[in-house]
Amino acid sequence: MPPRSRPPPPFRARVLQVRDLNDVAQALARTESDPEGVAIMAGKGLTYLVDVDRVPLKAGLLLKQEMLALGADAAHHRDVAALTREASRTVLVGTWAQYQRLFPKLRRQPFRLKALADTVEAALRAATRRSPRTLRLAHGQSLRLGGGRPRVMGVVNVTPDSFSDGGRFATLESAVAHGRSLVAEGADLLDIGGESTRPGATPVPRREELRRVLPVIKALAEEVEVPISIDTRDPQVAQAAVKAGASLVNDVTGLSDPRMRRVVARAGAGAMVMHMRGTPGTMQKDTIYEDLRAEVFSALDDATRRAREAGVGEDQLVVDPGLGFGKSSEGSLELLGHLSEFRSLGYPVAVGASRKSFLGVALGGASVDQRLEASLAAAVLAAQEGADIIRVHDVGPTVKVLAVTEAVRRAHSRA
Ligand code: HH2
Repeated sequence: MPPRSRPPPPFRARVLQVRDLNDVAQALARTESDPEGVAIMAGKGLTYLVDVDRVPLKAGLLLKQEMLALGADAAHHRDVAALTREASRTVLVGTWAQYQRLFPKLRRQPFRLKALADTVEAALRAATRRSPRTLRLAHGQSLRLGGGRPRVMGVVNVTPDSFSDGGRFATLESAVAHGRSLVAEGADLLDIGGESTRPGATPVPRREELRRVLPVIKALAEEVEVPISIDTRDPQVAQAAVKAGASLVNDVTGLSDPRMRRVVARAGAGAMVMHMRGTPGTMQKDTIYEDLRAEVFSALDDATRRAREAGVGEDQLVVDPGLGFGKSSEGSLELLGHLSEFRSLGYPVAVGASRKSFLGVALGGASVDQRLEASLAAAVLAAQEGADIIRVHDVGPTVKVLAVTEAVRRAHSRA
């Protein structure tokens, strides 16, 4: 009897975790495939969905045709095919390689398809960007972003009524000492605020806001190495703060006041453009959106365009979706979980989740002083989502958790 042959070993299949085209290329290269083949195949390894608003009918029809011809696709309103819809939101579904073949074709077409190709290409490049960049600030300062872990912005509230630390640092000495200790804990920049923007907070007269923040900014600007940001919605306060040594303006109204845009442009200051619906007095009265992420995205796009038109440089701007500012708890969670979408705007992304009430709700009703772990979890999630700046009250613990996310990221890109 011939010996029975052993059965062949079983196949094994592992679905790979790939976050970007670099991961795809690495995975393919492990097969020892031809390097040129790897370069070609890598572009097929990930599908990107790009949401484009208001695509006009004729452009939409051509776009769908071109995408289908490439083996990709485009979803639009059902009435586009019936030619009865003027314009439609359109979601493109394609690989990097398919988009690269699409753009030159669109650029030869009428109906504003060239502008559409430029916009989609810029969004794809911004969303997948890995290289570091420099945020330009006033006084010749700058902040390097994107090279390692997110930058940590430490909050110094010189207010009697801030939601989480109101009254604790309301004197000059206590505020300066707090700023100093946040820097010792690893803060990369300090955000000084003299007016609470918690829901329902009463506006502070300008004289009082100036009285609170200016001495603190002057003292800290002389003492600490890190850049100082002024958290204000008042252009005159921003201007005086920059004169006193602040180099970045953090405006929760997204530079909606043209005078604020002029102050930032003239000073060459950095600007954090945050999204808020309404005012702190009214913002929690209406937190219903038809499509929250799309609306916050468009508003930030408009706000940064207005800033650019006023002379603010591309390298001076940071966007922030404004968690808790006119958003329900679910809305803030949704924005936190999709932060990376805002990278398509082309600017660094900042976020503030620290101690906010939506975290208390997620914990089943935890009070402000019981939200540390939740705030740290939010910082980790924001880092995973590609946030560039994270605004927090608890700097030391945040720096530690971010050291872990950074170590994992480095191990991942080395693997
Ligand atoms: N959140 C607060 C204040 N300023 N700025 C930006 N860019 N992003 C934020 O999420 C943000 C912000 C609210 O926090 P806090 O300063 O602690 O409270 P209060 O406004 O009550 O002083």
